[in-house]
Amino acid sequence: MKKQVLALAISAILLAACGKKEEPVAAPAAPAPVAAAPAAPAAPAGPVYDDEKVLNIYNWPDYVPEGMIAAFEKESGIKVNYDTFETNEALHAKLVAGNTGYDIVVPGTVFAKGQIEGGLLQPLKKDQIPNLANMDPAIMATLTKADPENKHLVPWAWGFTTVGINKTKVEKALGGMAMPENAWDLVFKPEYTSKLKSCGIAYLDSPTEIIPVALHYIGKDAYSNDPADYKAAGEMLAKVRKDVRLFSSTMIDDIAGGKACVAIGWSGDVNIAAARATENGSKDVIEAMLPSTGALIFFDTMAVTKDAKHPNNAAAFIDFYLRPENAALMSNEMGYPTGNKAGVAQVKPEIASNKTIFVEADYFAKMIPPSSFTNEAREAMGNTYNAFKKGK
Ligand code: N2P
Repeated sequence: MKKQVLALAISAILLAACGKKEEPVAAPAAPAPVAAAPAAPAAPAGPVYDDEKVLNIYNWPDYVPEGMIAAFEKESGIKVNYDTFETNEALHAKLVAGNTGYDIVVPGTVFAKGQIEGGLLQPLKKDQIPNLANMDPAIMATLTKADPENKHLVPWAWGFTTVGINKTKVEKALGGMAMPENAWDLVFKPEYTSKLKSCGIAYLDSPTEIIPVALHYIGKDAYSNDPADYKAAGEMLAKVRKDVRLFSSTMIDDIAGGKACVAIGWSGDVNIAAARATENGSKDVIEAMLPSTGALIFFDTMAVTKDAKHPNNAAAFIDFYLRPENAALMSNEMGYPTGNKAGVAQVKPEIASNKTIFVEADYFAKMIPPSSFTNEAREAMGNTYNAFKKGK
């Protein structure tokens, strides 16, 4: 019951936010026509495979439970080549260049909207993916902002960009200074960064990860297209540049291993870092924060490239991934919420009750819903970010 309420809240909040930001896509805040979209046509007798039993997947690092790919290979006889990329920018550049060689890619919806519009992704073979029926209609409704008819995208996972800390080390480095009310202060306010640089501050290495949270921190729209806002974000960032030790989009081991005590990172990765530190015998407390002003939600979605050579194998894998037990495994092992309603029921109680994984409705209301970036905005973000990183 509680989960149902949360799903409704997610849908209402995201759809309401859709209505107030940037160009409207189809009918804003109108869930009715899309709610039924994920329902798949009657299932075929069994999976359909391509003649060549190969599947090439391109996904984010630290996102697939151990053994899941091998289980699919064993069951299907398909050889999976699984590569990883670290930023939406890197995936986008590959897609734009074409001939990626990949069948399934996993863009964030902030980039996927433009990729669909640009013809870089092909519609899903929904009749070969009966497990689409397991998806939460509220989550699928939120995706219509990027994919108006739920034709191209299905969530791998979702989560949020936030501040991750090694609380033990941060408290020590702050000396007697109290923790700020707003956790973003730890990475953006010189009063704190000047102290925390001694134990290591790490930022994700991507303009479209850092600039939106910086904009949000200074009270601007995280998805602003206004050059004046980028300028202001750049000025704020310049003040903390000298205190940032690392730029990395795979910082799990940096946090777990002690190179960084505070990071702008992804919720699940911070949870993985916490688990890894414990496995390594550390007693330090590592936590994903829920900043008082909110964190930035992302949805990472499976999609099939326009020139995929193995589109049937891709559909078979997507259907396999959408089995409730596999969706639950992803949440249990990778620390990200699944958009798979049938899977949520199988998530371990300690994961389901972790408020930094399955966020409560109260906090969800504070979060910044995903939008999308225009080409101009991405370019402006790139310029602001590069100048920041170079320390200019
Ligand atoms: C990697 C998770 C990627 C989340 N572990 C950001 N899209």
